[in-house]
Amino acid sequence: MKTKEVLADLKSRFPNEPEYHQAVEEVLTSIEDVYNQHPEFERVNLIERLCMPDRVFMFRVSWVDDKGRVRNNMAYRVQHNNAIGPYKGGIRFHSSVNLSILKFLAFEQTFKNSLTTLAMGGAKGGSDFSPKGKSDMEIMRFCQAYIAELWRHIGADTDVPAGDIGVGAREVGYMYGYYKKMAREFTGTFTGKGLTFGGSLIRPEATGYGNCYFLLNMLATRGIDIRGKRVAISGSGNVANFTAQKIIELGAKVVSMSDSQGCIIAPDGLTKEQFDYIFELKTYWRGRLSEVTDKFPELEYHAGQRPWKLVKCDIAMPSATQNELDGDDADALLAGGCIAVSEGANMPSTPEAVHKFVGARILYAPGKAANAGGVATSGLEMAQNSQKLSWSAAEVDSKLRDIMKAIHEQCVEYGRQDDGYINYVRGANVAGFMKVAEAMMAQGVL
Ligand code: NDP
Ligand code: 2IT
Repeated sequence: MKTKEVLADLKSRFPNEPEYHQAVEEVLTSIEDVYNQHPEFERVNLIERLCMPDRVFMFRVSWVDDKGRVRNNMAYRVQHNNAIGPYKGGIRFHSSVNLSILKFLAFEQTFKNSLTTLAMGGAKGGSDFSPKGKSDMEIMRFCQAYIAELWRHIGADTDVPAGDIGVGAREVGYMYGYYKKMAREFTGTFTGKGLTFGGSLIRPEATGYGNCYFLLNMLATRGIDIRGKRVAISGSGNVANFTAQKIIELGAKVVSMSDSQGCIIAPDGLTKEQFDYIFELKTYWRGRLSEVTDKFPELEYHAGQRPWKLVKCDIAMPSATQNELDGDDADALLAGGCIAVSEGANMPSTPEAVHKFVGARILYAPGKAANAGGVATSGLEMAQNSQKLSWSAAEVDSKLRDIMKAIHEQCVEYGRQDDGYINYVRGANVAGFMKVAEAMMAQGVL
């Protein structure tokens, strides 16, 4: 494989898909030398088959809003690769959603799911529908209209969706309900379901908690104690909130959180009372962080800003969205003494930022390793559904810890450099790739 040629070809065949190109470039750059040690891969053009999604469903969703107007959105499901298990990955509802973003997410998901040690292929879906400001009934009608089209392409052993940005327990409930009605079956076709209808304990917490467990594994390689460390977090949704909750429980300080309109800085760390308020405000009341200083004037709110340049931290955990931390932000973090970056979001750091982190030899975990606890626990939900059993929270949490440790071990095995530095980007990409590649080789040209 010649990375430059493969990339140039993909760019000319699929122009105007920058996020997809970015994700593919990062993986190909990491795996090139390993790939080239396997001429059998090249003989069956494995790399091109792995980079292009197996198929993409793309459709219009029409629904009626509360004023009786007909509204139209574009919607998608990208089934990227099912070499090691059924297609699996979340659904994103956000105004920015387009084919490029979903193709990058489905591509990343394939390697992430491979790392989890479980049998799951990669997929992602979504729509440019924005749940912001919509009533509960509008959300329900949209979810039903989306599934009215998608239901025939998914299934417990075919393709299992879950949540992502803008899709949480409420949306999964509505989508699963409509799926069940259309398919006339009660199976584990969605994960992130409510506890009364097949959901798993700890799934809501799993991405954030898993990221903290991964971070603990990384810190242990350098004998660093997390207690008292200053942790900058971005986002204040599912992933960010449960990350912050666990960070506080571990005795470290959360010095920032953010949403799409601005960020909160807590120079001395959020108190439990302040964090609980933010958690409720964002989770149950669907409020804005700008409201937080009304109740806690001692906190700083910065409209339209991201946290990275505003506060010194030892650890950064970007947990909002892709490309939310750029090269200048990385410079600011490194100048402020940051020793570790563990990504809750998918591809939150730009290539320039990643280059700076790795160049500075800090602990840097890409999202496909650090945030894999969410989909791993989805895999545990699927296992419970198949057995028609529910495991206790302690059991799921213990399995999650073991999985994050196993992901960390794979990164160390494939990512340790001659100078001893663990390059988690290379480790995650090579480990994720090798399992999928071996399965694809065994199954022939499909
Ligand atoms: P949520 O919708 O629960 O929260 C998203 C958060 O990010 C919100 O605080 C939101 O702000 C903010 N945000 C969203 N888009 C932007 C943007 N364009 N600019 C700035 N801030 C933004 O989503 P999740 O917490 O589930 O997802 C966060 C990230 O984690 C995503 O990258 C997702 O792909 C990834 N992820 C999620 C997993 C999961 O299990 N949910 C698993 C693994 C990764 P606001 O409140 O203003 O909308
Ligand atoms: O990006 C992700 O890993 C997720 N949004 C979770 C996917 C899942 O199937 O649980």
